[in-house]
Amino acid sequence: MMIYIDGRFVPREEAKLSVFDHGFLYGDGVFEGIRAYNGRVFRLREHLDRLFDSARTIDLTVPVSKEEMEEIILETLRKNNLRNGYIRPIVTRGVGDLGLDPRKCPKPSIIVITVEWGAMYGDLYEKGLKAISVSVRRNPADALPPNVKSLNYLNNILGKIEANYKGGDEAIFFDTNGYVSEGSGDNIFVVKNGIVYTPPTLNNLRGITRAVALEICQSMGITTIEQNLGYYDLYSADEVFVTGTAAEVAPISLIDGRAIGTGKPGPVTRQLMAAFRTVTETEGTPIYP
Ligand code: PXG
Repeated sequence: MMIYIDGRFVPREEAKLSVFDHGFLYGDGVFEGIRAYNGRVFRLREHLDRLFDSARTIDLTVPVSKEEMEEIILETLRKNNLRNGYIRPIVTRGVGDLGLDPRKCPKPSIIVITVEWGAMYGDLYEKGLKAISVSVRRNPADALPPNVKSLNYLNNILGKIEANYKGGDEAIFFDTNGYVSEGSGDNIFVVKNGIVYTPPTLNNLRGITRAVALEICQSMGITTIEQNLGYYDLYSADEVFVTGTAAEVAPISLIDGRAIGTGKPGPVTRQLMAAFRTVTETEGTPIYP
């Protein structure tokens, strides 16, 4: 396995950063999670736009252009002979001193890791996931905006830990106002009377799979509504599903031990899962032109 670090491709064992990198010391940096299917990188432009917007928001200058970053990602996939896999570009603040002031970090680092990776949840796509609505609140937008895909994922991890202890496959976060936010690494959708609802993106990550799911719904003639949701909407839903690059489209069958709808993946979720499969298999930036 070859990993890209600051202009070089190195074997996994040699892929190391300084302990003075503020990405390590403070979670000061940004990242993306991208997938390649069938020799094509899915929605690469959208992921690069989000990476650069995350960086911009934390006043981090990515030391290469978007075009160069695209080429680095494609080249890393080629070096590893991958046609299907998961791609993790990371931009850290770089090496500084033990103070948190980013002005002490003159040079951000770029890392790209690519791995072979199939379905995240295995047989749960058939059965549905057990979700737990966790007591940990999602970071408010006026503190650390959930739109920034930062290296500081402790908020998400704390919710995941709670869900793990409570026997769940995934956490569902609420925000500090009591609105449904998202999962630990995915966006959330509710289906009620044939209409698909999802929260607006102030309190969650503007997921690229979320956007794809909304596009697919529209192309299939399913009405979509972006509106704030509460726990009433979850417990009384006909279907609930989550979307993410890692999770793809995954049905939720149980929340806090309660069955959602019939307690089995519903028809709208199933339709979306199938359509998502088709889109990912046929669209994207070719790795080997
Ligand atoms: N919300 C959050 C908080 C995320 O981290 C998504 C939604 C989905 O966004 P996309 O653009 O991928 O549709 C993410 C992305 C994991 C893991 O292990 C998941 C992400 C990132 C890192 C790890 O599940 N998800």
